[in-house]
Amino acid sequence: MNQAGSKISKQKPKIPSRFDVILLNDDYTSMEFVVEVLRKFFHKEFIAAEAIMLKIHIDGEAVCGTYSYDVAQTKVSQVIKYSRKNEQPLMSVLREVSL
Ligand code: TYC
Repeated sequence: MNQAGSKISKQKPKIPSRFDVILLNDDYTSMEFVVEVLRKFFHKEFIAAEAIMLKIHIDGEAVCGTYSYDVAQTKVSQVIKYSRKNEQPLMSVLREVSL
């Protein structure tokens, strides 16, 4: 306790972590399905969704959005569940943003 009666913390204030949600390329998921996923779960306009899908197709992956851990993990789960329901092998992962 200090004179004012409050604890003095030795810890640095935490900067909240952010997480990129990434979609990965594969040879089987249809381009149309990836565009649908980008519109449905990442709220992309059609033209933006097409551009991101093509970037994944060419580069192997692309960031689709950046969120808190809980929201990012929910997006990953939703994308994988929706893809399996539609018999598509599309994969999504999250990655902590390095500051
Ligand atoms: N490579 C896929 C095809 O040629 C298309 C694709 C794009 C798949 C993006 C997954 O995340 C992906 N049909």
